[in-house]
Amino acid sequence: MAEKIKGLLVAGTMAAGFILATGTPAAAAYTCNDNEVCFYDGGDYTGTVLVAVHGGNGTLTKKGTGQVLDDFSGLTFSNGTNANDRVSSVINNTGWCIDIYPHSWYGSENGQTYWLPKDSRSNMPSSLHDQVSSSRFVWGLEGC
Ligand SMILES: [Ca+2]
Repeated sequence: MAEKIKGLLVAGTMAAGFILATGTPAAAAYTCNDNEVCFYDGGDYTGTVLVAVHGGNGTLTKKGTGQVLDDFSGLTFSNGTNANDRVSSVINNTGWCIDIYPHSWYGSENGQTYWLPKDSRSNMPSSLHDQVSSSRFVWGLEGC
């Protein structure tokens, strides 16, 4: 009788471990909410994320801390790792366009500035993949 109970406990532990292991990847990707801009470390909106909201005067600020997204070297993803030169995909769930820059303080070089329309999403082009260092709202462009 003792042997039978022991065997059942082992089987139960293994089943629980299997559920945890297979459930983790599906829970990893953050679902970007309305009025948020979400910067993902992974392509196709996966991996750890930096979530931003409108901070006034056209700025994007990190949700929860209020840090302005003018220099990603001072910002972290939700898992605590530094966000500078790591972003691979972005979701813009706001009603305004955003500009995404390869340098801090909204700096760019020819052809590198990238803008994302309102309510849209994109993987970063090769010129910005793992190179994003600042971002803000932009107006005046057609469609923005
Ligand atoms: Ca990345």
